[in-house]
Amino acid sequence: MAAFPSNLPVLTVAITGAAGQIGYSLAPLIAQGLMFGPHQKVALRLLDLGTAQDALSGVRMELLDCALPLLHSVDITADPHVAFTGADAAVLCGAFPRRPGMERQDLLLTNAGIFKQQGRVIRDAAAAHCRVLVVGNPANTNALILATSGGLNPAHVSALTRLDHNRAVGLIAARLGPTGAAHRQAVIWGNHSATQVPDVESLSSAAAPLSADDAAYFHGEFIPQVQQRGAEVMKLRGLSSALSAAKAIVDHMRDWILGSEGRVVSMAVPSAGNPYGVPAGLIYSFPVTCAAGVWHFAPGAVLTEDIKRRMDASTAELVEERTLAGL
Ligand code: NAX
Repeated sequence: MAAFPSNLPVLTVAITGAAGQIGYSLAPLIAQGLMFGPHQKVALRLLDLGTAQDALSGVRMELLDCALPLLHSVDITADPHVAFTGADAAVLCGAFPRRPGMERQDLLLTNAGIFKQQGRVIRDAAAAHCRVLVVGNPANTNALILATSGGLNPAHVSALTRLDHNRAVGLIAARLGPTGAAHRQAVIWGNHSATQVPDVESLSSAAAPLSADDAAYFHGEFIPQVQQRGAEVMKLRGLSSALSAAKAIVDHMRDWILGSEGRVVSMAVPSAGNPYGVPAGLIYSFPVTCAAGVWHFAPGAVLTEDIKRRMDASTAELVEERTLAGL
């Protein structure tokens, strides 16, 4: 896999669903240099539906009003060709939301249509090195459809589980404090859904053993706490996570492209060649390390029977989603 170029005078980033709440939180973070570094100029291409163009114009105005020195330009459009032509990176937040009474298969098929089309446009129009992050749900399966129907380099397509990872890191620190959390590696395995597997033990051999109380917490309550964190935020805020999602997207892309500096992070990536027995042909969240736009599976996780059983359930869900989406 080729490294991501390090000498782009201006790096073009396409954001889809950019008039939505994540887009509104994300665009300024990118334009401040938090995703690609404090010296990299960025051109933003903001894509949303035709009905959202007024809102996008407002977002563009606000971005310009921030007077950010790294912001080269902001283009808004409803045309994926305009958004993706020459893009070096793409963050795909635009997806069809689940409406009350909508069947899961209808949701998967509607989104399959969106991501099939965008995959083909990215293949035809984006830079060959374009790194793509799918955020819009169902993120793992949307990413699989995008990569497959676009015939994209699978190693250039990923889906977001970094928010789940960051939630796990926050809860570990809250429970164990800084000393107890040292050397304790958070991992998210599987699908970005309620079957995801938050895990604090498989890659934590250098950490001090957990007390009986802490072990009971991490094997019990902690797992649904991470799995249901998004639903909890939604209940309290009346809106889904946007601030923390934007921060997680920045973390994901920055670590992928600039490098994770030896740190292990969670990314949903193609499962082919993984050392953990997950079947090929899925986009599945794994522990990885990254450098210059290239990720590698982090080896050495020792999986308990409980983690394996949970990972299998997430695999089964992804296989079902793939079938329902018509792949
Ligand atoms: P919003 O509903 O605020 O925004 C979505 C935007 O996408 C809207 O402006 C809509 O017009 C646009 N859109 C819909 N179809 C489009 C298309 N075909 N082309 C371009 N734009 C299109 O949602 P927001 O809170 O911003 O969340 C965006 C997506 O991220 C949702 O699918 C959400 O479920 C998903 N999430 C995924 C997370 C993850 O960890 N993978 C976490 C956060 C978030 O919940």
